[in-house]
Amino acid sequence: MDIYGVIYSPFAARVAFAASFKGFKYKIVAPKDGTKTPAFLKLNPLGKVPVLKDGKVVLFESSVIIEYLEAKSKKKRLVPTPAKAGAEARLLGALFAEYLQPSVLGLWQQIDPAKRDQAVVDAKLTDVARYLDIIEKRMSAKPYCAGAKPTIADCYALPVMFFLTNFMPRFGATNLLKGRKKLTKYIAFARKNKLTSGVLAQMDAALQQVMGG
Ligand SMILES: N[C@@H](CCC(=O)N[C@@H](CS)C(=O)NCC(=O)O)C(=O)O
Repeated sequence: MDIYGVIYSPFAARVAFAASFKGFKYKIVAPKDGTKTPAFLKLNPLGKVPVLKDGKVVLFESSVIIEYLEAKSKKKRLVPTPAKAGAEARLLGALFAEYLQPSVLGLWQQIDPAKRDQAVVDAKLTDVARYLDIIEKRMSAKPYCAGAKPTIADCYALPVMFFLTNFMPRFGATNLLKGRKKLTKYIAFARKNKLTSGVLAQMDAALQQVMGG
C-alpha cells in the first residue's frame, strides 16, 4: 500500500505507525508537485496528506485510514477488544491527538525568533505542560502508551512526542520531560524499539532536511 505524504507530517506518521504495528508493507510517496495538483485533488479533494492507496481503496483523513487498517486485519489489534482497555487506548490517543498535538504544533508559526510573539509561545507552553501532566498520570508506559502492546494510542502519541522532543527546545523548553517519568521512559523505549525506532529515524532525517539541519 502507498501512503501519500511526508513522514514528518504528524498525520502521515500516525498512519505509518499504524501500518507498521499491523504488519502491513507500505511505501511513503511524496505527492508529485504538491497536494494541490488536479491529480492529487482527485485522491483527496481537501488537498491534504496523508492519503492511503490500497489497491482500489483510496482514503484520506488519518483517523479514518487508521480505522481502515485496523478493520483490514484482525491480527495485532490497535484497539484492544475488552471494552475498558479499548476505550483507555482511545482516550489516551485523544489526549495526544486532540489536546497535546494542537498545542505543540501551534508553535510552528512561532518558529522564527524574529517574528515570534512571546505571549503566544508562553500560552502554548502552559497548555503543553498541562496536557503532559494529564497524560503522565493516565498513561502506562509498560512499555507502550497503553500497556504491553502497541495500540492506537501509540499511533497518535509518537508523532507528537517526536515534535515535542525535537522542536520544543527551540522555544527554550528543554526539560519538558523532567519529572515526567513515564513519558521519559516511553520516548526512550520508542527510540530503541524495533517497531518504532525506524519510523522515528525517518522522521528525524526528513525534519532535518526541511528545517535545513
Ligand atoms: N485531519 C487531517 C489533517 C491532515 C493535515 O492537516 N495534513 C497537513 C500536513 S501535516 C497537510 O496536508 N497540509 C497541507 C494543506 O493543508 O494544504 C488528517 O487527520 O489527516
